[in-house]
Amino acid sequence: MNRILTPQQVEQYHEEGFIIVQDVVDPATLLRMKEVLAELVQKSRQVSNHNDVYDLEPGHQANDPRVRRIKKPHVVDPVFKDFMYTHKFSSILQDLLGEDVRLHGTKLNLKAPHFGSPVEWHQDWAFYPHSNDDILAAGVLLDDTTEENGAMYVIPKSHKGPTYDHHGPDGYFCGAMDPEACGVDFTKAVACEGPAGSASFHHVRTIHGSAQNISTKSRGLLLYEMSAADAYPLLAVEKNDWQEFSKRIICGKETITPRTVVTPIRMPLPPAKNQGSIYENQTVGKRYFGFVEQGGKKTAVA
Ligand SMILES: O=C(O)CCC(=O)C(=O)O
Repeated sequence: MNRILTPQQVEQYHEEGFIIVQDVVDPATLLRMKEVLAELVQKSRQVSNHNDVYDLEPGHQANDPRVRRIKKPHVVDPVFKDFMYTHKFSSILQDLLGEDVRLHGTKLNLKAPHFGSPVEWHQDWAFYPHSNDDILAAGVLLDDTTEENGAMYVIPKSHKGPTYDHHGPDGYFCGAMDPEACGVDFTKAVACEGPAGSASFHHVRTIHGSAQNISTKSRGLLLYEMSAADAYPLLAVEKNDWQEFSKRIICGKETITPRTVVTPIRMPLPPAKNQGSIYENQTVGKRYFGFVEQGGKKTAVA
């Protein structure tokens, strides 16, 4: 039963591997999210290294704070947690994933004016394979977003294709595809643009990435990774993790009967050498979105 999306939107998601929906966040919540984010960026002045909350841009300094990611925003402030349970958002998740939905993870990627880092082409499926692929990432646009300020790009229909190699030349998982070896036609990329408060929903196997923000406008993208409750992670749920896993049901009910569907799977193993930051892991391979100068340091950014 569709609650919010039209049958055409649901079909587009399944056919193309993504949709963009406007007015997913109400104006008061959007305002509060932006206030909290601004406070978090201010507080980052006290931090000089990546930690459990912040992933920092290379040029970050107390007098010039540069944050590229807030890790797990739903545990950092209730505004990001409460939003997951709002009627409109959770109903869209049910339209796309079915009645029973579990949170996989959240992150808030910031692209500040002029230096916001690119993210290299990848498929989320390469990071977290499950017993079935009814999994998506919802990207809430905190700012009006266009190609100019670093909109995320998706490759339509790529969720129906292979799972690409996301390992670096050293054989370790690096979280990025080799843009030359993979043979994907990146000219087919579509930008997930929209006014603030919109959200994109992309399938876990859809290839996506984004360029540096070269504009004067910031770009905040609040990502919620959600799965059907019967999709079980192949990087196992340990017995001790059960309570936490079980608490992540957003709507519907828990199940201990995984649904298995044959899909192309590659394990993200051996694990990335630097667990702290996808941005640093992605630097080991060939780049599509390129290099920038940050804080006097030439850094391959992702
Ligand atoms: O921030 C972006 O533009 C892309 C985000 C993304 O794909 C990721 O963090 O996995």
